Amino acid sequence: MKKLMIAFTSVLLASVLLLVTINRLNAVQGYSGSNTLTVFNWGDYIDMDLVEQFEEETGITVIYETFDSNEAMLTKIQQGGVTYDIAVPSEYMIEKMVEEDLLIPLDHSKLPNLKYIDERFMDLPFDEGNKYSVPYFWGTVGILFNTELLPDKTFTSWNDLWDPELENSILLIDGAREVMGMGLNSLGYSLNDTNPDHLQEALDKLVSLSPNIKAIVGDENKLLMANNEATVALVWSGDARDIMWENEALDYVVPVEGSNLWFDNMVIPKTADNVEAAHAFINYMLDPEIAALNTEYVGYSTPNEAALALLSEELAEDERFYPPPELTDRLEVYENLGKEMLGLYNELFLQFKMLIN
Ligand code: SPD
Repeated sequence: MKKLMIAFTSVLLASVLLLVTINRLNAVQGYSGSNTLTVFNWGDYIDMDLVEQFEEETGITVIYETFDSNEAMLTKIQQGGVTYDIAVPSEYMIEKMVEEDLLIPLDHSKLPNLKYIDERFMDLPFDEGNKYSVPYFWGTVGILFNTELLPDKTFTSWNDLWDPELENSILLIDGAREVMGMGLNSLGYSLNDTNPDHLQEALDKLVSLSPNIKAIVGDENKLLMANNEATVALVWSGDARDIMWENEALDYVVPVEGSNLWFDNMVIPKTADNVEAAHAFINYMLDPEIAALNTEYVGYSTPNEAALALLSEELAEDERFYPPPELTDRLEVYENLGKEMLGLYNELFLQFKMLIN
Protein backbone atom coordinates (compact mmCIF):
# COMPACT_ATOMS: atom_id res chain seq x y z
CA MET A 1 0.00 0.00 0.00
CA LYS A 2 2.87 2.32 1.02
CA LYS A 3 4.59 1.58 -2.33
CA LEU A 4 1.34 2.35 -4.14
CA MET A 5 0.99 5.64 -2.23
CA ILE A 6 4.59 6.61 -3.14
CA ALA A 7 3.99 5.76 -6.81
CA PHE A 8 0.72 7.73 -6.79
CA THR A 9 2.35 10.77 -5.14
CA SER A 10 5.23 10.65 -7.66
CA VAL A 11 2.83 10.59 -10.61
CA LEU A 12 0.86 13.47 -9.08
CA LEU A 13 4.03 15.50 -8.50
CA ALA A 14 5.27 14.83 -12.04
CA SER A 15 1.91 15.98 -13.48
CA VAL A 16 1.93 19.18 -11.41
CA LEU A 17 5.50 19.84 -12.53
CA LEU A 18 4.52 19.28 -16.16
CA LEU A 19 1.57 21.69 -15.84
CA VAL A 20 3.74 24.36 -14.21
CA THR A 21 6.33 23.95 -17.00
CA ILE A 22 3.69 24.22 -19.73
CA ASN A 23 2.24 27.35 -18.08
CA ARG A 24 5.69 28.90 -17.86
CA LEU A 25 6.40 28.09 -21.50
CA ASN A 26 3.05 29.57 -22.38
CA ALA A 27 3.75 32.80 -20.58
CA VAL A 28 7.43 33.20 -21.28
CA GLN A 29 8.30 31.71 -24.65
CA GLY A 30 5.08 32.07 -26.58
CA TYR A 31 4.50 28.33 -26.51
CA SER A 32 1.25 27.68 -28.26
CA GLY A 33 -1.20 25.06 -27.06
CA SER A 34 -4.27 24.37 -29.16
CA ASN A 35 -6.28 27.24 -27.68
CA THR A 36 -3.67 29.93 -27.96
CA LEU A 37 -2.73 32.16 -30.84
CA THR A 38 0.66 33.86 -31.12
CA VAL A 39 0.53 37.15 -33.01
CA PHE A 40 3.75 38.84 -34.15
CA ASN A 41 3.17 42.46 -35.19
CA TRP A 42 4.94 45.82 -35.44
CA GLY A 43 5.02 47.86 -32.20
CA ASP A 44 2.09 50.27 -31.66
CA TYR A 45 0.15 48.70 -34.51
CA ILE A 46 -3.08 47.40 -32.97
CA ASP A 47 -5.75 48.42 -30.49
CA MET A 48 -5.18 45.87 -27.71
CA ASP A 49 -8.83 46.27 -26.59
CA LEU A 50 -9.78 44.60 -29.88
CA VAL A 51 -7.43 41.72 -29.14
CA GLU A 52 -9.09 41.32 -25.74
CA GLN A 53 -12.50 41.36 -27.40
CA PHE A 54 -11.34 38.58 -29.77
CA GLU A 55 -10.21 36.54 -26.75
CA GLU A 56 -13.57 37.04 -25.04
CA GLU A 57 -15.56 36.15 -28.15
CA THR A 58 -13.57 33.03 -29.07
CA GLY A 59 -12.05 31.76 -25.84
CA ILE A 60 -8.67 31.81 -27.61
CA THR A 61 -5.79 33.25 -25.60
CA VAL A 62 -3.64 35.62 -27.64
CA ILE A 63 0.08 35.83 -26.98
CA TYR A 64 1.20 39.11 -28.50
CA GLU A 65 4.79 39.94 -29.50
CA THR A 66 6.16 42.92 -31.40
CA PHE A 67 9.05 43.67 -33.77
CA ASP A 68 10.43 46.92 -35.15
CA SER A 69 11.64 45.96 -38.62
CA ASN A 70 10.87 43.44 -41.33
CA GLU A 71 14.38 42.09 -41.00
CA ALA A 72 14.06 41.48 -37.24
CA MET A 73 10.73 39.72 -37.85
CA LEU A 74 12.23 37.49 -40.54
CA THR A 75 15.13 36.41 -38.32
CA LYS A 76 12.75 35.32 -35.55
CA ILE A 77 10.57 33.34 -37.97
CA GLN A 78 13.62 31.72 -39.59
CA GLN A 79 14.93 30.69 -36.16
CA GLY A 80 11.63 28.89 -35.61
CA GLY A 81 11.85 28.84 -31.78
CA VAL A 82 8.38 30.36 -31.30
CA THR A 83 5.14 29.09 -32.84
CA TYR A 84 4.07 32.37 -34.43
CA ASP A 85 0.57 31.94 -35.89
CA ILE A 86 0.28 35.41 -37.45
CA ALA A 87 2.87 37.91 -38.67
CA VAL A 88 2.51 41.27 -40.44
CA PRO A 89 5.36 41.78 -42.93
CA SER A 90 5.57 44.41 -45.66
CA GLU A 91 5.32 43.62 -49.36
CA TYR A 92 8.99 42.98 -50.27
CA MET A 93 9.37 40.79 -47.21
CA ILE A 94 6.26 38.78 -48.11
CA GLU A 95 7.82 38.05 -51.49
CA LYS A 96 11.03 36.95 -49.76
CA MET A 97 9.16 34.76 -47.25
CA VAL A 98 7.24 33.05 -50.07
CA GLU A 99 10.53 32.48 -51.87
CA GLU A 100 11.99 30.93 -48.71
CA ASP A 101 8.89 28.77 -48.26
CA LEU A 102 8.10 30.32 -44.86
CA LEU A 103 4.36 30.91 -45.35
CA ILE A 104 1.22 28.77 -45.34
CA PRO A 105 -1.30 29.37 -48.16
CA LEU A 106 -4.48 30.98 -46.84
CA ASP A 107 -7.87 29.28 -47.00
CA HIS A 108 -10.05 32.04 -48.46
CA SER A 109 -13.23 30.14 -47.57
CA LYS A 110 -12.38 30.94 -43.92
CA LEU A 111 -11.97 34.64 -44.68
CA PRO A 112 -15.41 35.83 -45.81
CA ASN A 113 -14.60 39.38 -44.65
CA LEU A 114 -11.97 39.61 -47.38
CA LYS A 115 -14.77 41.00 -49.57
CA TYR A 116 -14.55 44.30 -47.67
CA ILE A 117 -11.02 45.04 -48.92
CA ASP A 118 -10.77 47.65 -51.67
CA GLU A 119 -9.84 45.99 -54.99
CA ARG A 120 -6.91 48.41 -55.27
CA PHE A 121 -5.14 46.56 -52.47
CA MET A 122 -5.83 43.03 -53.67
CA ASP A 123 -3.85 40.88 -56.07
CA LEU A 124 -0.72 43.05 -55.94
CA PRO A 125 2.49 41.84 -57.64
CA PHE A 126 4.18 40.74 -54.39
CA ASP A 127 1.39 38.19 -53.75
CA GLU A 128 -0.78 37.54 -56.78
CA GLY A 129 -4.24 36.25 -55.89
CA ASN A 130 -3.49 36.98 -52.22
CA LYS A 131 -2.48 33.40 -51.88
CA TYR A 132 -0.44 34.09 -48.72
CA SER A 133 -1.39 37.50 -47.40
CA VAL A 134 -4.27 39.88 -46.77
CA PRO A 135 -4.07 43.67 -46.42
CA TYR A 136 -3.78 45.17 -42.92
CA PHE A 137 -2.60 48.78 -43.35
CA TRP A 138 -0.86 50.77 -46.07
CA GLY A 139 0.86 54.11 -46.38
CA THR A 140 3.74 56.27 -47.52
CA VAL A 141 7.05 57.53 -46.17
CA GLY A 142 7.46 61.28 -45.80
CA ILE A 143 8.57 64.23 -43.71
CA LEU A 144 6.81 65.24 -40.49
CA PHE A 145 7.67 68.80 -39.46
CA ASN A 146 6.73 71.37 -36.85
CA THR A 147 5.17 74.44 -38.48
CA GLU A 148 5.32 76.51 -35.28
CA LEU A 149 8.94 75.84 -34.35
CA LEU A 150 10.05 76.17 -38.00
CA PRO A 151 7.72 78.93 -39.25
CA ASP A 152 9.96 79.94 -42.18
CA LYS A 153 10.70 76.47 -43.50
CA THR A 154 8.90 74.67 -46.28
CA PHE A 155 9.38 71.00 -46.95
CA THR A 156 8.65 69.90 -50.47
CA SER A 157 11.89 68.13 -51.41
CA TRP A 158 14.07 65.57 -49.63
CA ASN A 159 16.90 68.06 -50.16
CA ASP A 160 15.19 70.54 -47.81
CA LEU A 161 16.48 68.35 -45.00
CA TRP A 162 20.07 69.32 -45.81
CA ASP A 163 19.45 72.93 -44.64
CA PRO A 164 22.22 73.90 -42.12
CA GLU A 165 19.56 75.60 -39.99
CA LEU A 166 18.21 72.14 -39.15
CA GLU A 167 21.32 71.19 -37.15
CA ASN A 168 20.55 68.43 -34.62
CA SER A 169 16.84 68.54 -35.46
CA ILE A 170 15.92 65.46 -37.50
CA LEU A 171 14.75 62.04 -36.32
CA LEU A 172 15.10 59.09 -38.68
CA ILE A 173 13.25 55.78 -38.83
CA ASP A 174 15.46 52.88 -37.79
CA GLY A 175 15.07 51.14 -41.16
CA ALA A 176 17.66 50.41 -43.83
CA ARG A 177 15.28 50.69 -46.79
CA GLU A 178 13.73 53.94 -45.54
CA VAL A 179 16.98 55.75 -44.75
CA MET A 180 18.97 54.48 -47.75
CA GLY A 181 15.84 55.19 -49.82
CA MET A 182 15.80 58.81 -48.67
CA GLY A 183 19.45 59.16 -49.76
CA LEU A 184 18.72 57.52 -53.13
CA ASN A 185 15.55 59.57 -53.77
CA SER A 186 17.33 62.81 -52.88
CA LEU A 187 19.83 62.03 -55.67
CA GLY A 188 17.07 61.18 -58.14
CA TYR A 189 17.70 57.41 -57.97
CA SER A 190 15.14 54.67 -57.51
CA LEU A 191 14.32 53.20 -54.10
CA ASN A 192 15.09 49.84 -55.64
CA ASP A 193 18.45 50.86 -57.12
CA THR A 194 20.92 47.99 -57.24
CA ASN A 195 23.97 49.85 -58.56
CA PRO A 196 26.59 49.68 -55.77
CA ASP A 197 28.08 53.03 -56.91
CA HIS A 198 24.69 54.70 -56.48
CA LEU A 199 24.29 53.12 -53.06
CA GLN A 200 27.71 54.41 -52.01
CA GLU A 201 26.75 57.86 -53.32
CA ALA A 202 23.56 57.67 -51.25
CA LEU A 203 25.58 56.78 -48.15
CA ASP A 204 27.98 59.71 -48.76
CA LYS A 205 25.01 62.02 -49.14
CA LEU A 206 23.53 60.71 -45.88
CA VAL A 207 26.85 61.22 -44.13
CA SER A 208 26.72 64.87 -45.18
CA LEU A 209 23.32 65.05 -43.44
CA SER A 210 24.69 63.74 -40.15
CA PRO A 211 25.08 67.19 -38.43
CA ASN A 212 21.31 67.60 -38.82
CA ILE A 213 20.41 64.18 -37.41
CA LYS A 214 19.26 64.18 -33.82
CA ALA A 215 18.72 60.42 -33.54
CA ILE A 216 17.72 57.24 -35.32
CA VAL A 217 14.77 55.90 -33.35
CA GLY A 218 11.85 53.49 -33.28
CA ASP A 219 8.42 54.32 -31.90
CA GLU A 220 10.01 56.90 -29.54
CA ASN A 221 9.76 59.33 -32.47
CA LYS A 222 6.12 59.83 -31.51
CA LEU A 223 6.86 61.15 -28.03
CA LEU A 224 9.78 63.28 -29.20
CA MET A 225 7.75 64.97 -31.96
CA ALA A 226 4.60 65.27 -29.86
CA ASN A 227 6.57 66.98 -27.06
CA ASN A 228 8.45 69.36 -29.40
CA GLU A 229 11.77 67.70 -28.52
CA ALA A 230 12.57 67.35 -32.22
CA THR A 231 11.25 69.45 -35.09
CA VAL A 232 11.53 67.18 -38.16
CA ALA A 233 11.20 63.43 -38.68
CA LEU A 234 11.36 60.88 -41.45
CA VAL A 235 8.23 58.82 -40.72
CA TRP A 236 5.69 56.32 -41.97
CA SER A 237 2.46 58.19 -42.76
CA GLY A 238 0.38 56.44 -40.10
CA ASP A 239 2.80 57.45 -37.37
CA ALA A 240 2.55 61.02 -38.68
CA ARG A 241 -1.26 60.83 -38.41
CA ASP A 242 -1.03 59.50 -34.87
CA ILE A 243 1.49 62.15 -33.70
CA MET A 244 -0.47 64.96 -35.37
CA TRP A 245 -3.45 64.06 -33.17
CA GLU A 246 -1.16 64.85 -30.21
CA ASN A 247 0.48 68.00 -31.58
CA GLU A 248 -1.48 70.23 -33.94
CA ALA A 249 1.60 72.21 -34.98
CA LEU A 250 2.79 69.25 -37.05
CA ASP A 251 2.27 68.67 -40.75
CA TYR A 252 3.19 65.80 -43.10
CA VAL A 253 4.39 65.89 -46.70
CA VAL A 254 5.54 63.37 -49.31
CA PRO A 255 8.51 64.96 -51.16
CA VAL A 256 8.27 65.77 -54.86
CA GLU A 257 11.13 63.50 -55.96
CA GLY A 258 9.03 60.55 -54.89
CA SER A 259 8.98 58.17 -51.97
CA ASN A 260 7.83 54.77 -50.83
CA LEU A 261 4.33 53.35 -51.07
CA TRP A 262 4.11 50.35 -48.74
CA PHE A 263 1.66 47.64 -47.78
CA ASP A 264 1.67 45.63 -44.53
CA ASN A 265 -0.27 42.37 -44.84
CA MET A 266 -1.25 39.60 -42.42
CA VAL A 267 0.28 36.18 -43.10
CA ILE A 268 0.37 32.75 -41.45
CA PRO A 269 4.00 31.63 -41.11
CA LYS A 270 5.03 27.99 -41.27
CA THR A 271 5.83 28.28 -37.55
CA ALA A 272 2.05 28.34 -36.90
CA ASP A 273 0.57 25.91 -34.44
CA ASN A 274 -3.04 27.06 -34.65
CA VAL A 275 -3.90 27.69 -38.30
CA GLU A 276 -7.62 27.55 -37.56
CA ALA A 277 -7.42 30.32 -34.96
CA ALA A 278 -5.10 32.30 -37.23
CA HIS A 279 -7.77 32.38 -39.94
CA ALA A 280 -10.37 33.37 -37.32
CA PHE A 281 -8.16 36.24 -36.14
CA ILE A 282 -7.47 37.50 -39.67
CA ASN A 283 -11.17 37.39 -40.49
CA TYR A 284 -11.96 39.24 -37.25
CA MET A 285 -9.48 42.02 -38.10
CA LEU A 286 -11.12 42.33 -41.54
CA ASP A 287 -14.56 42.96 -40.04
CA PRO A 288 -15.46 46.56 -41.04
CA GLU A 289 -16.34 47.71 -37.51
CA ILE A 290 -13.23 46.15 -36.01
CA ALA A 291 -11.01 47.50 -38.80
CA ALA A 292 -12.52 50.99 -38.37
CA LEU A 293 -11.89 50.97 -34.61
CA ASN A 294 -8.34 49.73 -35.20
CA THR A 295 -7.75 52.48 -37.78
CA GLU A 296 -9.02 55.19 -35.43
CA TYR A 297 -6.69 53.86 -32.75
CA VAL A 298 -3.42 53.41 -34.68
CA GLY A 299 -3.83 56.20 -37.24
CA TYR A 300 -2.63 54.16 -40.23
CA SER A 301 -4.58 54.01 -43.51
CA THR A 302 -7.03 51.17 -43.86
CA PRO A 303 -7.37 49.21 -47.12
CA ASN A 304 -10.83 48.10 -45.93
CA GLU A 305 -13.42 49.96 -48.04
CA ALA A 306 -16.30 49.19 -45.70
CA ALA A 307 -14.27 50.32 -42.68
CA LEU A 308 -13.27 53.52 -44.44
CA ALA A 309 -16.97 54.35 -44.91
CA LEU A 310 -17.40 54.19 -41.13
CA LEU A 311 -14.62 56.71 -40.41
CA SER A 312 -15.13 60.46 -39.96
CA GLU A 313 -14.81 62.51 -43.18
CA GLU A 314 -11.97 64.40 -41.56
CA LEU A 315 -9.93 61.21 -41.37
CA ALA A 316 -11.08 59.36 -44.49
CA GLU A 317 -10.78 62.35 -46.81
CA ASP A 318 -7.42 63.63 -45.67
CA GLU A 319 -5.27 63.26 -48.81
CA ARG A 320 -2.07 63.33 -46.78
CA PHE A 321 -3.02 59.89 -45.46
CA TYR A 322 -5.34 58.65 -48.18
CA PRO A 323 -3.40 59.99 -51.19
CA PRO A 324 -5.21 59.84 -54.53
CA PRO A 325 -3.92 57.61 -57.37
CA GLU A 326 -2.24 60.69 -59.01
CA LEU A 327 0.15 60.73 -56.06
CA THR A 328 0.51 57.02 -55.38
CA ASP A 329 1.25 56.39 -59.07
CA ARG A 330 4.50 58.29 -58.78
CA LEU A 331 5.62 56.45 -55.66
CA GLU A 332 7.64 53.25 -55.58
CA VAL A 333 6.92 49.99 -53.80
CA TYR A 334 10.01 48.26 -52.39
CA GLU A 335 11.03 45.21 -54.38
CA ASN A 336 12.65 42.11 -53.00
CA LEU A 337 16.18 42.87 -54.20
CA GLY A 338 17.63 39.51 -53.24
CA LYS A 339 19.78 38.45 -50.33
CA GLU A 340 23.03 40.02 -51.48
CA MET A 341 21.58 43.42 -52.34
CA LEU A 342 19.46 43.60 -49.18
CA GLY A 343 22.64 42.71 -47.30
CA LEU A 344 24.42 45.67 -48.91
CA TYR A 345 21.57 48.06 -48.00
CA ASN A 346 21.77 46.83 -44.40
CA GLU A 347 25.56 47.07 -44.25
CA LEU A 348 25.64 50.65 -45.57
CA PHE A 349 22.83 51.66 -43.22
CA LEU A 350 24.77 50.16 -40.32
CA GLN A 351 27.85 52.19 -41.26
CA PHE A 352 25.67 55.31 -41.21
CA LYS A 353 24.09 54.37 -37.90
CA MET A 354 27.48 53.88 -36.25
CA LEU A 355 28.34 57.42 -37.23
CA ILE A 356 25.15 58.80 -35.66
CA ASN A 357 24.43 56.81 -32.49
N1 SPD B 1 4.45 51.56 -35.52
C1 SPD B 1 3.93 50.79 -36.61
C2 SPD B 1 4.90 50.70 -37.72
C3 SPD B 1 4.37 49.97 -38.91
C4 SPD B 1 5.13 50.34 -40.08
N2 SPD B 1 5.04 49.52 -41.16
C5 SPD B 1 5.55 50.15 -42.29
C6 SPD B 1 6.48 49.32 -43.04
C7 SPD B 1 6.91 49.93 -44.30
N3 SPD B 1 7.88 49.15 -44.98
